[in-house]
Amino acid sequence: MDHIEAVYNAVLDGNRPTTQAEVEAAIAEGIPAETILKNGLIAAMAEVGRLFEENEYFVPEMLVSARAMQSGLALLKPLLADAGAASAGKVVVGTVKGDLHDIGKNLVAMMLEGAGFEVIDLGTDVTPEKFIKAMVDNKAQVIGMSALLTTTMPSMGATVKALQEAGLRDQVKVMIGGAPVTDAYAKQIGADGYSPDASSAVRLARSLIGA
Ligand code: B1M
Repeated sequence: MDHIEAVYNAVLDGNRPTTQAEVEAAIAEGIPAETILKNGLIAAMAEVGRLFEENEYFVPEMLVSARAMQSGLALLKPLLADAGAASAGKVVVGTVKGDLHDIGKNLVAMMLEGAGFEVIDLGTDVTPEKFIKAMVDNKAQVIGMSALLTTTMPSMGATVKALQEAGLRDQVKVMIGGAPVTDAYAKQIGADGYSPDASSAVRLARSLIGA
């Protein structure tokens, strides 16, 4: 078994020490951080989702797998930083109201920071009001919202609407993402952009503020 496969299996088993040991071993072997992330950590979480759909995994199993994934992610964080990038702007990020999924949002925040953005991370379960207050307080150019549940996606539209009602819509760009989110949905709610993954989120943020 190679280290990527071992990372994949350890996340699937929710085994945090083995996930960390295997991520470290993969790094030491010279495997690129993005490969470890994509083929090990992210692939395992996709399988966790499938097993949950098949009623083979339940919430506790999802949770321990998520924790194992986060522990591996922390080790990759310094390696994913795009050292060459200049300071690019301020982005407020968060997972929307009612939604506690934060792995994808953390990954996006991490990649943005690595690309030179100043990131104000509001965490999970973020209301439209909180997004707007943080944007105003920090003079952020971008609000980035993540949602993993179809039931929480409407909160993205509610935030765009609240920005309009507050007369602030033209002062900030809004980008959205998360597994159930699409480009069509972004257009439908009046967001400025959608990105399917963390690296394209960096490109999108740069293009939105003309960096
Ligand atoms: Co939940 N969960 N979960 N869960 N969970 C999903 C999302 C689900 C699809 C599983 C399934 O049924 N197959 C399903 C949603 C169904 C739906 O809405 N259609 C689901 C459900 C139902 C639930 C609960 C309701 C279960 C229950 O209690 N009965 C519950 C809800 C809790 C709540 O939020 N209120 C729940 C709970 C949980 C845990 C707490 C156990 C745990 C989360 C732990 C945590 O995040 N700290 C969890 C997990 C781990 C998952 C799955 C298995 C994995 C999600 C993940 O981390 N993926 C997920 C199944 C799946 O997605 N296949 C599932 C890895 C991550 C790197 O990918 O988040 O997609 P992702 O992020 C990507 C892109 O989407 C993008 O970039 C990231 C990196 O490439 N991206 C952005 C994300 N945000 C972005 C923002 C951007 C740009 C790009 O700009 C700002």
